[in-house]
Amino acid sequence: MERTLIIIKPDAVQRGLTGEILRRFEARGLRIIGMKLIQVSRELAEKHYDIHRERPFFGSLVSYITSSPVVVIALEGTNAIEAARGTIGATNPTKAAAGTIRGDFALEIGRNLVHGSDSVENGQIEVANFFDESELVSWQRNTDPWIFE
Ligand code: IDP
Ligand code: MG
Repeated sequence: MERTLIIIKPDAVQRGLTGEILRRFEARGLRIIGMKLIQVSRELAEKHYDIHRERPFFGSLVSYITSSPVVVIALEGTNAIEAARGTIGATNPTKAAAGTIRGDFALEIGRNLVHGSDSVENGQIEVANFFDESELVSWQRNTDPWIFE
């Protein structure tokens, strides 16, 4: 089963959109296997966004993600990576389709509310960066057979 790391970013938590965003992933059928409210350290932020280290926006990106608490969620499901990114919408909210989280609730790329892993490999790595194995729950929902064929 694929795993993806979702981060409900500081702007979304501050704006009271945590429940609305979580609701959309739950409604999609993805299974929550870990969830917590944390203050991201500078060290963890730089590790998480290491691929963007040379980009001009790296400094502001690290400031943004460490500026206020975030909710991190580990999700599991069939095609979890692609499904979650579809629910999130394009990186630039102005270009994100209506009906996506970013398309419905955001306007600017530096305030785009939510992170989702971009590959199967990164999903595994990012979940492990944010959660100890002991914080993840392996479980079955009674609805799983109605969602996973
Ligand atoms: P993603 O979050 O849709 O996967 P990435 O390209 O991985 O997008 O970029 C990571 C994050 O960096 C974005 O979600 C956004 O917050 C920020 N970001 C990306 N490109 C820009 C930019 O051109 N200016 C400012 N921030 C950016
Ligand atoms: Mg990305």
